Amino acid sequence: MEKTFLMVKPDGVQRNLIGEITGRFERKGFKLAGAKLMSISEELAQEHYGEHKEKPFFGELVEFITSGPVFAMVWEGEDVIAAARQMMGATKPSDAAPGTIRGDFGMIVGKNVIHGSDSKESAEREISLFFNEGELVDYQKDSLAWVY
Ligand code: ABT
Ligand code: MG
Repeated sequence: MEKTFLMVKPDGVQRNLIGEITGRFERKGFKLAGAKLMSISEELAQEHYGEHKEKPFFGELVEFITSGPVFAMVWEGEDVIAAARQMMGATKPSDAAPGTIRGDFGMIVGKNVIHGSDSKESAEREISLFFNEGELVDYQKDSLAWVY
């Protein structure tokens, strides 16, 4: 099953949005495979955002993502990479559709609440950057026969 890396950014954690955001992926029907509250080191930030190294906003980006704890997650499901990007909304919150996470909660592009892998390659790279194999849990969802 496809996996993606999602992360509530420091602004989302400060704004108490961990539950709201995690709840959206649970209710959608995706499966949580791993999660942790953590601080991002300078090294990890530079590695994670390596593709933006030459951009004018790189310094601010690294400063922001290391400014406080983040909630890192791995979610699993069919086409979860693309579906999560849809649920997150456009990078720039003013372009993000209502009903998406950034459309509902984002205010500025530099603090846009959530990160999600943008391709299979990024998902693999980011999952191994943030999680050890032992931190990911492989399990089945029971049939919910007792819920009626
Ligand atoms: P991320 O999930 O953070 O990777 O965002 P997304 O993939 O939607 O957008 P990209 B293009 O990868 O942006 C990375 C981070 O850079 C910030 N940014 C981007 C700016 O601050 N100014 C800009 O002009 C652009 C294009 C937004 C993203 N993160 N944060 N925080
Ligand atoms: Mg990106």
